[in-house]
Amino acid sequence: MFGFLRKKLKKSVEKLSHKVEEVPKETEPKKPQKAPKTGLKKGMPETRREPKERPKPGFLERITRRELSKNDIDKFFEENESDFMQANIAVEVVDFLRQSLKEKLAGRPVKRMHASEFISQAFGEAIKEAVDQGKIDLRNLASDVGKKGKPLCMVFLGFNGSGKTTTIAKVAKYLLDAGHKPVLAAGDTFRAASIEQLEFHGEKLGIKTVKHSYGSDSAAVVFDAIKYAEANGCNIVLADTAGRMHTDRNLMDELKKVIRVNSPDLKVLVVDSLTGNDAVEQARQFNDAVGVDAVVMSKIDVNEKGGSILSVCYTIKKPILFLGTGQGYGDIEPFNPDKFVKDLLTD
Ligand SMILES: Nc1nc2c(ncn2[C@@H]2O[C@H](COP(=O)(O)OP(=O)(O)OP(=O)(O)O)[C@@H](O)[C@H]2O)c(=O)[nH]1
Ligand SMILES: [Mg+2]
Repeated sequence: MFGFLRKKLKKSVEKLSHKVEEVPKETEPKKPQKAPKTGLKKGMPETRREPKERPKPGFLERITRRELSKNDIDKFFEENESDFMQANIAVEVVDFLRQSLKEKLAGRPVKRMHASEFISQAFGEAIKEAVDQGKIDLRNLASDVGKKGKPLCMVFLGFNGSGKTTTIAKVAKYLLDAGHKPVLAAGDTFRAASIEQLEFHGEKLGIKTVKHSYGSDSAAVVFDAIKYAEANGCNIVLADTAGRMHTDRNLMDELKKVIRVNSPDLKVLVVDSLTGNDAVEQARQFNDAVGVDAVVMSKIDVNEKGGSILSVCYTIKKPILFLGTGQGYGDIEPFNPDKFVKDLLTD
């Protein structure tokens, strides 16, 4: 996973470490200078002969300790910006990393021997800050909402083919395994075979799918699913919706109606992590239209770039709930920023 981004980060750490390792000219040992005449007689105590000065770092320390300047870091980013962009890291995230690294590295003495460790740690902290946009513990949330006597309602939305229906099936399995009782809502009444696709997963997992006919009102399907859950002791409604482009006014209006009528607890945007730089625009537009609460990044298993994870959650400042890691029901991982950073920066 993320082989491309890992390589780029490794290269970046190496390049910045080299900047630390360059011995600056002024650290060449200077010729010893004669002590200035003080006019004091021989034998007088040392302390009275010369004013005390702060000890200067020795030659050895000067060549083993160095620091990066803000300028070094700016220059590094100017020279390597395209590497980050090729890994699908959006411009504003690159700017954030640049600022964050300046704060963490510029003017801090670093031992040459430990430069790459020090820089790698700073990169890790900066990436974590970008992706750590809060945490939603879904299993606990479902229990908490259940205590109020109503089911937790989650609406999954996103671009065509981003992985919404498959993600719903995986999330259903994840919740079933924790003892929850989900019900599915076939809210995609638009695309051919979408209802059967969701029903197929429901049958496999032993979960009820609430459905209407094709062309019917998606908001009404979700409404009925909530009523079904309340009447049948189910504590979670997982609602599918049709895939749509954020530019499609009619379909976006339909989505707004689903949200308005049903006031879901979580609006979950499913983003295909392979989408590249357009993922940011999708996330921004869906967020502006309906207010996204959390993100699922799908198809991580086939994604070498990985930068879209940083880009999407940093841009809309919303947490990543899960990573989709394959096509099986178990191929879903709750997102953990620490693990993500560790995976990126360790060999
Ligand atoms: N490798 C991989 N494939 C995935 C993942 N999630 C979904 N897919 C595949 O992506 C394709 C589209 O998935 P769907 O769940 O139908 O996507 P959708 O967003 O519901 O599509 P529409 O309803 O047409 O908008 C399917 O072939 C899935 O098996 C994932 O995490 N990894
Ligand atoms: Mg679908």
